Parts: sequence; structure tokens; C-alpha cells
Amino acid sequence: MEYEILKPELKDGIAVVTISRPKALNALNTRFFEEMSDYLEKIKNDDNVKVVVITGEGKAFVAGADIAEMVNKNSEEGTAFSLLGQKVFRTLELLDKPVIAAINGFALGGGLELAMACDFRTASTKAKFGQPEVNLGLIPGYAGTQRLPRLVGLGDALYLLMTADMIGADDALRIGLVQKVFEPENLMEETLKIAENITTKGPEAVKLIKKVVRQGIAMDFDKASAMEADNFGSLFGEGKEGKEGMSAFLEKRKPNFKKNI
Ligand code: DAK
Repeated sequence: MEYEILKPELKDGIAVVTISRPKALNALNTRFFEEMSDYLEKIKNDDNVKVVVITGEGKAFVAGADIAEMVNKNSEEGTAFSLLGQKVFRTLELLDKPVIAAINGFALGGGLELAMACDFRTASTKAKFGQPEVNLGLIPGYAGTQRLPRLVGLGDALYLLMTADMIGADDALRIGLVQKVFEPENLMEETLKIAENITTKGPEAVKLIKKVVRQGIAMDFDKASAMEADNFGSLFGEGKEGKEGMSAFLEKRKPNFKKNI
């Protein structure tokens, strides 16, 4: 599929995916979801892609779902738009590679929901965050009502959802909505450093971290702990990544993870 909106670039195992529809502040339309769906399918089993970074072109990360496209939809079309978006966000969340949102500007409505479906978030000091759906007589439709309280706690989530207030990067950092904040000109470079750092870790361990944390958070604690133990065990034994990592430590050398998996 030829992309009109996504600009993916792969370098040294890191895929930077730029959402490029700056005239509409990168608002999410059907075409975006089709392209993202196609892209995620493409990279799913591609071992050359180790970490994904999603960012936006221009002054927005994503200013929300495309209001111009949504306004004329009938109920059936609205449901189809919703189902497509939900599927893409969930596929992104469950992708067994780390996904970082590098938030360069406005992350509003569906844009903040997209960022929250990523594993963690970095932001420019110029970024602005909000769930303005109530201004439009809507509520978030891409699980923002569920991911936001899980990330920032009930009080801050309900505040943002009910008031539609836009907050800046400092407040986003304070409430845990983003993990790092950088000057705009350093955002990509610093985010790429974080991504590169992850590529030096045990790839199987990184994959399992994502799986165990994401599945475990929705499970009963004791069952989740048992699942953690099973996955922990899977890294042990001859030829396994844990064996190589621990041996390398004891032999005072760098681990060679690729050789062992
Ligand atoms: N959709 C479509 N176009 C948008 C847009 C959006 N969300 N946001 C901005 N644009 C367009 C503007 O219409 C304008 O287009 P032209 O007039 O130039 O043709 C262009 O981008 C530049 O925007 P502004 O001129 O407004 O730029 P400013 O710097 O003055 O203001 C702003 C920036 C971000 C403060 C402002 O554009 C704004 O308030 N935008 C709307 C933000 C918003 O309300 N976002 C939430 C959208 S609702 C669901 C699933 C998802 C959702 C709901 C249900 N289901 C599954 C059921 C999600 C809903 C949303 O995300």
C-alpha cells in the first residue's frame, strides 16, 4: 500500500513513523487508520524493527479524530469508524515491540488516546495535552476513558475528561502522562537515544516485559504473578537469553544476545 499520511523510516532497528497531514493538524481519518493498520501488519514479524517511535509533523502530534470526516457520518458509518480505530489502537498496544510516542505538539482527543496506546511517551516543552471531547458533546471513543485513569489516576483523569482543559508538558510530566520532556529541537534526538538504549537490552526480555506488564495489569494479582514466573523461567537454560546475559556479567564481558536467540 502506498502511504499518503504515514512516513515510516527505518534506521538501526528503530522505525520512526511520522504522521504527516499537517494542514489538518494530523487529525485521524479513515485513511490514517488504514495505513497504520497496513504498517503494523507489515512490521509485526519483521525482526529488523526493534523499536517504533511515533511522532507528528508540524505543530501537532495529532489534534484528535478528524472532526470534518466524523461530522457527516451516519450511525452505521460512525460505528465502522469507531471499530477500525479501536482495532488499530489495540493492535498497536499489543505489538510485541516497544512503541514510544514522541509528542511534538498538540495531543488532543484521539491524538492523546493514540499516545496512550503507546508504551510510554516523551514530549516537547511545547506539547499540549487534553481530552476535549466534551466540548463537542462527545466522550473519548478510543479507550481514553480507560487508559487515562490507569496512567494518571482517577482524579487527574476525571479532571481532564470533564473540563477539557489543555495542559502543558510540565503538568503532563507531573501527573505521569509523559515520562520525559525535552526542548523541541532535542525531542527526536533524545527519544532516539532512549530507543537505541532499549535495542541494546535482551530482545526477548524486552518483548516479555511488554507482554507480562500489559496482560498482567488486567489480571488477578496472583495469576499475573504466576504468569510472570512462567515467562521468567522461559529465559533460562542453554541457548536462552538469560543464560547469555548472566554468563556475560560473570565473565565481565558484554552480552551477545543476538547469537543466543
Ligand atoms: N479534526 C479536523 N480538523 C482539525 C482538527 C480535528 N480534530 N483539529 C484541527 N483541525 C484543522 C482546523 O480545522 C484547521 O483547518 P483549516 O481551517 O485550516 O482548514 C487546521 O486544522 C488548523 O487548525 P486551527 O486553525 O484551529 O489551529 P489553531 O492553532 O488555531 O488551534 C487547536 C489548534 C488544536 C487548539 C484547534 O485546532 C482545535 O481545538 N482543534 C480541535 C481539537 C479537538 O477538539 N480534538 C478532539 C477531536 S474529537 C470515537 C472515537 C474517537 C473519538 C470520539 C469517538 N468513537 C470510537 C466513538 C475522538 C474524538 C476526538 O478526538
